Amino acid sequence: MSKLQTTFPENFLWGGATAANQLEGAYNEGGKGLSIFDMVEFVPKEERVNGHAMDVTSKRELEALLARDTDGNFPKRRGIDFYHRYKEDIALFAEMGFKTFRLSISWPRIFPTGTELEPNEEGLAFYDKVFDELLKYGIEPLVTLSHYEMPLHLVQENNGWTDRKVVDYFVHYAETVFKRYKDKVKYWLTFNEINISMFSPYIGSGILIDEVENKEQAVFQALHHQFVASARAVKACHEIIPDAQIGCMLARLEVYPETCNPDDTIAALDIDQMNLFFTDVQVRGYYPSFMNRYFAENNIEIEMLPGDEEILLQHPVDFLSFSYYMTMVASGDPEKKKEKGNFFSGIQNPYLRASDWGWQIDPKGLRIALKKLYDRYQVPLFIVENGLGAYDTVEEDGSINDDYRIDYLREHIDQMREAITDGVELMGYTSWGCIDLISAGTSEMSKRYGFIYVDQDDYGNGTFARSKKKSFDWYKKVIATNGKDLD
Ligand code: BGP
Repeated sequence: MSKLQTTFPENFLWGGATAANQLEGAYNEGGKGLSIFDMVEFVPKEERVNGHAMDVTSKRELEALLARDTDGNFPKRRGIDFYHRYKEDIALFAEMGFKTFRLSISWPRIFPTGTELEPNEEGLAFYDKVFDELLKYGIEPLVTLSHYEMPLHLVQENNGWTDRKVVDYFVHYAETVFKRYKDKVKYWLTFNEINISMFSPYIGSGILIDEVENKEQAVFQALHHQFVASARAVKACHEIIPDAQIGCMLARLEVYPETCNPDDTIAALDIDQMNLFFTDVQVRGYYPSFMNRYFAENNIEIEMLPGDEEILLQHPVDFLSFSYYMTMVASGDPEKKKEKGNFFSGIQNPYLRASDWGWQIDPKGLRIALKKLYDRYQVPLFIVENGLGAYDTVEEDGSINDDYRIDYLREHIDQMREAITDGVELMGYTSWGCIDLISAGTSEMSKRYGFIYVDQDDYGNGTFARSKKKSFDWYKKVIATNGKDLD
């Protein structure tokens, strides 16, 4: 029997997380092709649907956006200019003592349309420089292959992942980057928040949803293709980089029944099972039987090719990573009022406070998530996103006193320690948006998560200069003491 572990393990991977589309900018430099998020415009708060603005739903809408081109405000095209400032940013991460830095490779930087046979050397060279800079400071890159950055061409030509051909394009991309970076990158993730297509088919799977007849059929077929692509990427990763570890990534939705009425429990369980469907396939290697009923009742028939089930079963992931921001409440009564989050709605929980964006803050929910996921799968877990999106104020002397962020992180990290004491195997923690970046859900710059402030507003005005917030030194101390000193 292994010993009781009451502190963070020795080799715990502390760090921060980002994604190319929210960070890099330089959307048309270095031979990069357009990606899906390059086409998402900033929409002011009052005009947003369901609290977010990220879907493009039809060919017509996409063509209108392409015609507008440089006219509009497309914040993800400019990011925070990491493309040109990565050295300065990585030096700041090193100063905080990061052990790891999560970033994604922009697929269209390597294959501009997604269909080329030969990669774009300039794109590959850019990530070489970034990885070298990280390794110079002893920071392990943790790389997501696909974080909402599908080449736009594959949306136009294939309606995204609905087309089986995209599996081969993706595997070719994955193999290319595994071969190129095999000596530099030992931690990989396949698809960011693989379950997001349920809420945003365009961002998750590159689907223009108005172009298909049976929407759910299209989404689940696309997801099947992504599962197969992910398993083939796991296989390739193990063959090309035998000492690497590769994980899946889930937006974990922890959900409570509103009361002890069994109807509420069934409602919560249904949401929970749907959330865990994704990791069941990627960790256990097969479709769970509870999905049969859902597929039958919603006229969904997954088309599988011979060999698909084998590849899923034979190549599960090495670890399970997830994002965690909030929890939800479920009721058996469909009329109950819904609270708005990014993609998810739910009933207000009277025991919790919420962020300025209505996300219900729940540190203990993180411990619950860790315990449940570990109980179910018994594989190492990795929290690769967590944090507080908030408005920050720059004082006259330039200081930024983000005590609210420190409180949020402290409480969550404390619950991680509790979960470790409960026996959970946790590999690491990368706080989301360690440097302020463009919001995924709203394309705002003013929704900030970082320890490092970036001088830019929602319209791209500002010097892009970086400065340290109060949380910078706090996180530095957390890492230096391996999570012992959270004060
Ligand atoms: C997750 C995404 C991230 C990130 C985060 C915060 O869903 O994986 O890319 O942005 O949410 O969301 P937002 O930026 O909308 O606040």
